[in-house]
Amino acid sequence: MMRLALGTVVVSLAAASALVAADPPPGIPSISSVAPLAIAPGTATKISLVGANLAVEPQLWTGFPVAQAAWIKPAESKKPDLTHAAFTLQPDPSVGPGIYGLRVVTPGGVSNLKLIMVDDLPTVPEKSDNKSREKAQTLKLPVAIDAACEAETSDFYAFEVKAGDRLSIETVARRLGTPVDATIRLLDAAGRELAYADDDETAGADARLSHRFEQAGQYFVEVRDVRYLGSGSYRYRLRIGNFPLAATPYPAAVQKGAKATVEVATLDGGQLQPIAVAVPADSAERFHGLAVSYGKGQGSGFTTALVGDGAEQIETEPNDSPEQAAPLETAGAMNGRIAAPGDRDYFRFRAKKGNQIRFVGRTRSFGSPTDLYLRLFSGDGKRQLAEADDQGLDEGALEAKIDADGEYLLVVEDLIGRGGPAYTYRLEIDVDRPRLAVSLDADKYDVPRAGIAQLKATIVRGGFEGPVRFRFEGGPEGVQLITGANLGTTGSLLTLFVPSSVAPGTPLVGRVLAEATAGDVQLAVPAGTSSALKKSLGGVAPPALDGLVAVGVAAADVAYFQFSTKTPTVAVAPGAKKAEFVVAVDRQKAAKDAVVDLNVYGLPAGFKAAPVKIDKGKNEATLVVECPADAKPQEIAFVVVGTSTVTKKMVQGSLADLKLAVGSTTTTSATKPPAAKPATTKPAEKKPAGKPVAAAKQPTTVAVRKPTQVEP
Ligand SMILES: [Ca+2]
Ligand SMILES: [Ca+2]
Ligand SMILES: [Ca+2]
Ligand SMILES: [Ca+2]
Repeated sequence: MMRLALGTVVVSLAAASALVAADPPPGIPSISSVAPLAIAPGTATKISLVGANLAVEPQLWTGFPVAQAAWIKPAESKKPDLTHAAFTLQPDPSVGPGIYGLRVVTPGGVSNLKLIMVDDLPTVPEKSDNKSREKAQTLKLPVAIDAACEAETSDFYAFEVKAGDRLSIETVARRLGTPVDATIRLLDAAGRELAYADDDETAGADARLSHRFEQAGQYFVEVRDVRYLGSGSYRYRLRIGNFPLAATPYPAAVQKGAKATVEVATLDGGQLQPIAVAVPADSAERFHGLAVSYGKGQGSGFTTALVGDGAEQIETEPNDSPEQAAPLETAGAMNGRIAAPGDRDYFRFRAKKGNQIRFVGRTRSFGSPTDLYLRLFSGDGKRQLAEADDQGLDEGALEAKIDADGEYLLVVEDLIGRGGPAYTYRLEIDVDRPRLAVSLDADKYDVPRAGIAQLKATIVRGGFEGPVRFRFEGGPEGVQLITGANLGTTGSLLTLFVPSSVAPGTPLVGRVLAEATAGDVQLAVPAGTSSALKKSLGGVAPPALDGLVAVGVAAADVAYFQFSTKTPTVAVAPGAKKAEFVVAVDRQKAAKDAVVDLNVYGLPAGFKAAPVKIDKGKNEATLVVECPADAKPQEIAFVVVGTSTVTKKMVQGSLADLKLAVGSTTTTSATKPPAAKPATTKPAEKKPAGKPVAAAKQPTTVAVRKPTQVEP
């Protein structure tokens, strides 16, 4: 047995080494910068990316539909530059101004997320010597400048206005994930300061101001980082024009399948017509982008509304006292705003003894500055029963058990008494409904072909203790999400398996759905990724990107193991309930003492195969596949993935394209090397990228990667 297994390994190794010498598998791509920071709506723009492992047949994934997203292939040269890639990117005409996500997908995996703006203001590049008023860059308005802060200095821009002109001036930097904490000074021709802006209630560290000019003439804008920091990565977009400084929508949410009218609050005092919004009932949208302008050609402001499934109630003012409290339905959501400093919103509702009532607030996640302070009172307003402020990721949630039938009051206000048109909020209302909220540890995962990734899910449960099931929504057939080790009651370790039919370089973006049965209630919620996004994007998490999970399918992992089997087709004799097969491992030196866990993936429901270990000092293990008694004769493709921990990291390798032949007595010839078999079952590759990639052409074994042997 041992001799045969080793003999097989030698054959595979020789094949793999020959391919490795031809072309090493590409590494995981990453993006450090995107230039320019914005593209024009409906127009083809050249964008240049800098990073690592980019120029390997790259494709762009964008968070908006595109008319065109084509890689501009560099001229053939001796040494390909993997650190740069350029694309012609043209958004679909339906894509409005706003901030969107962008990733690069290659046969090496998927990159980190970067943000790009779609902007209807024309873009000009910054002139580099604009370091004083005398050398200010002259602008023709309206315009946006693609610029960067340099340390210890300011950038100056000059423009002319007519008497009575009104302008908005803003930086878009932190909102695009750059490190700039911008300040803006507006100066007259003599250098006197007319206006100053640093941070903003809804735009965070980005600076925004608006000004009406009484006198015609020349004026200046000075931009710098508030800490006087700067470098090539301190990029900002300066926008100047008569456009709305859009804050938040009101109501904050619209209901799917219903017509809604949304007002967008502005920070410049400008009044906008309410916008009619209709999100179709079958839409997968969870957020709806809104762009607003004061007139064609002046540029747009932009914000995002939430999309809800249930009824979206809207507060009725005045509701400032228990006597004025307006009725609230204890279902769906209530939308309100703290319209002025000190505004309090009283809501009256009926509840029954034993009801578990819950109000879950949303504010910051769609740009509202409100710091929700919620209190629950008895119906006469005399007895306070519960109170809640925000905690951690929570934006303000109040939960209480009702102790007697009757009327109750909910009071909503800002914790420190602030208020204004932008201070909107939304409260989800549930009665006796179990709560399930899930967040993931990352917004992207890389999986070797026919391999796995591990996802950590953090679970918040209320009112139930049963198991939570997970599935990946939006991926191709065969992608499986398997709930593994329970990390206590507050987390779960999930295994994402991507079958070998998904070719390396396939863009794969979807959502992780968490589902649970709590009594007679079925819960289903998409897992959030906002804290992972904040880590990756320097503190911002655009709401429309929350929950979108990218999976990179790579040609190969760094190979520590070479797996083989004598029986790539495992026969289950007619009427038999199980079949056995042996998997052998050849370990690389760095993993010579590794204990290898073998798991079977890809089997349909009803079939089972318990994980087995190949212990230290052993080179093979027997796997047993159990079949349901009523299984029809069929061929089922499956994969064995071997994982271990090497230098504290999970490493893996796989045996892809194995077959379970149910109702067959034909066993595969033991003399046939397994590497030869998959040539006939190789998946259709979307685009063979230049030279063949080792592991993609070698699906039964993981290519042994020896970078030192690679010749360019
Ligand atoms: Ca500059
Ligand atoms: Ca600032
Ligand atoms: Ca109010
Ligand atoms: Ca009020």
